[in-house]
Amino acid sequence: MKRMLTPPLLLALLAGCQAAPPSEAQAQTPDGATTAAVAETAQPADTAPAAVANFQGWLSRFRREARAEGIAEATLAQALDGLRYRPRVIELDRSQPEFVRPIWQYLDSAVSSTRVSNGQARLAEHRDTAREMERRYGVPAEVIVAIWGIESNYGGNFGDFSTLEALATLAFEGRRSDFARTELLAALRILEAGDISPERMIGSWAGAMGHTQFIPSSFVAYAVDGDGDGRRDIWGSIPDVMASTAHYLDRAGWQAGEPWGVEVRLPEGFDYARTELSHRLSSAEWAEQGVRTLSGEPLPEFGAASVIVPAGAEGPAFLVGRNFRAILRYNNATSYALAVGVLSDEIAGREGVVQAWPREQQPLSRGQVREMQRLLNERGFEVGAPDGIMGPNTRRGLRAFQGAIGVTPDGFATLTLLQRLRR
Ligand SMILES: [Ca+2]
Repeated sequence: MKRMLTPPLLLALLAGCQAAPPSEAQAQTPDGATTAAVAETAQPADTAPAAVANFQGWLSRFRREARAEGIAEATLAQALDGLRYRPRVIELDRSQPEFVRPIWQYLDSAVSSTRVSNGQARLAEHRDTAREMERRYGVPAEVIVAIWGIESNYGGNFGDFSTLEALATLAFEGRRSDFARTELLAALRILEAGDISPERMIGSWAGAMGHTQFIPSSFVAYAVDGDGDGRRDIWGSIPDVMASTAHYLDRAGWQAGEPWGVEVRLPEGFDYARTELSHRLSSAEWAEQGVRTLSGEPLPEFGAASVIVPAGAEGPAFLVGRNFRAILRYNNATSYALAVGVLSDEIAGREGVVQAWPREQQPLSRGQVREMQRLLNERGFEVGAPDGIMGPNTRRGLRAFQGAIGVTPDGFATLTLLQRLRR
């Protein structure tokens, strides 16, 4: 689900997230799997008459408000007449997974060999279009195709919920009703502009639409008519899909000619307190500190790059730059941005991740992360209010605890560390 570009300060705070994506990201379908798994059932069980009546009342009020905000009567009739409440949307919104997959499992599916070969086939099929968008926006064709692959499995599943019904349902009853109401209004403006018909405006239960999985406000801001037919069609036109993705990344700060990142080897005694996206140095400065490519070739030129170790000191390390941060604007999870980068490399015929992941490690559940946060606070390693999410503050506190017990302070939460804290 694409979000409006966020101010840099907020982004810096948000972007520190490692293997565990932020809660917003849970609603998304970065590997396309969830959307496929939740295809709507014909007749939801709990369509209680009272809820439906309340929904129709809400819809009438919303319609008046939308009219007051300048949406034409014809658009309102076309979009909202006969609109149904979808209990399934609420069910999905409330089912947050307790276990976050470890990043290596996420990458196994997001960058499977099938997805790589399908990406190469799609790129061959649409090469001229992809290269044209690369020329226009400076974003490599392989990166455009990789985002397409991860967002919707190359259009294979972008969800079959009516965006209008999904957003109206969330706005009526969901936990994020303000967000959904704003997006519903944006969806009406898209219809009013004539880009798409209400019947074809489909996507995920959370309001992410079409091949690019843009939410309506992102569509309004960043969708592009790539084939020049006067309409922005991210549901049916591959030139529009590719142009919109490339335009979004361009606006998010993509630097033409700079890689998203590179896998690196860190020197003995490396200070893991520096492995945060907020800690940025030039390639030359990282090289001075002993950071090397695996092949021994010089590091690529980065103006402002960060070292990340998404699975701690026992896992692979990467040097990532501005383009990695641009991908994070698409979906603010390190696992997502890494998947896009690695998939683009493999589609281009380059090597994937070389160093081994610590697959023997058991990931912590959200409840266990909360417990760890509580225990760290109790021991004076301040991490803020326990929220079950591994953010920069929690990693900082965990590193301090690791240092205190003589363990490499990499800020990577493991069951072993939780057990140490319990003692
Ligand atoms: Ca078009």
